[in-house]
Amino acid sequence: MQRVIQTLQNDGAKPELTTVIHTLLDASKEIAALVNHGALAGILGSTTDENIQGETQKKLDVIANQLMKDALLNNIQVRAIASEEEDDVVAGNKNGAYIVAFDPLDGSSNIDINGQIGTIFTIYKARKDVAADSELQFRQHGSQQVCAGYVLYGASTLLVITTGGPTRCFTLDAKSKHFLLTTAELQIPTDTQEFSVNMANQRFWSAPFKRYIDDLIIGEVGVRAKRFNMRWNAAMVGDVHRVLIRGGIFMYPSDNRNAQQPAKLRLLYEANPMAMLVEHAGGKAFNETQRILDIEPETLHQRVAVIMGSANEVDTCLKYLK
Ligand code: FDP
Repeated sequence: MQRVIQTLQNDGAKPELTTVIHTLLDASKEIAALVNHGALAGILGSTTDENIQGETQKKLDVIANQLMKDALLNNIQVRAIASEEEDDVVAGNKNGAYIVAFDPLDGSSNIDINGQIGTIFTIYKARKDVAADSELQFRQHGSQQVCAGYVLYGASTLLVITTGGPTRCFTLDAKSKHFLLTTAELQIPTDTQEFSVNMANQRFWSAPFKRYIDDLIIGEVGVRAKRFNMRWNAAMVGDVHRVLIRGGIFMYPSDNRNAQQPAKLRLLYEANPMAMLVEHAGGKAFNETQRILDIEPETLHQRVAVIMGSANEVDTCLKYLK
């Protein structure tokens, strides 16, 4: 069975890029081992700290961040890193060719319940015209990503990745400790009858978005004339994985809970990498007005609305929002 680096090099990825991917995967295998050991590894529960987003950090958030950070900063091809758990950009090797951003542990609320969690990552070419630790390094459009992926720590540990070719899925072989190619090209069905959204937020949504969801729920007796089912894992990595495997629409729309923070998911290390994976699997990824990969980044931890998945369903949703 084919291994990751060999497959990505066949896709045209340069050796300097694949060394960075190799480093990311080594760190993710260490995280996977800790996740497998759970309480026995002493990794469950919270710390007393908060991250830059004001969220309580789980022990595993901190451990996963440190593992990723240490590994990447040791790779001479890495000029800078950014993480959900780091306030600012962290400089790496001044001659490194790439910058890496990551959410070390997505779906933190699932850690203690043995639910799906994952590591999301994105790689860009480093800018030579700005300092390694400048935020400007990461102010690049999602369409400039040279690699996007996630490792899902679920019943199996999976890697879903693209370097500009197809979105591919690898499974971690527990014996050899290698990720082996298990789906060469993920393809999201164009139509779907499954949606994913946190329904508890509906009273905070805009009227058009609420109308769209109401029409899904009414099902076969409403304008959509078909029944829809709902799934919500509370971990973007798990919800988007389902969409990549069998289609669906994943949404975290803007809402009016907090005027300072109308959206929840982060552009750099959540929305952009997932958007690239979805597009390379034939799906669509938008905020409420434009393609996610075209959004002009303004700040490192910027948040955006997310609507992604089966192409026709994303189009239908966007029609309600016009
Ligand atoms: P989490 O904060 O638990 O890490 O990253 C944000 C995120 O998870 C997504 O993975 C997930 O889709 C969403 O938040 C869950 O939001 P709700 O708390 O609204 O369910």
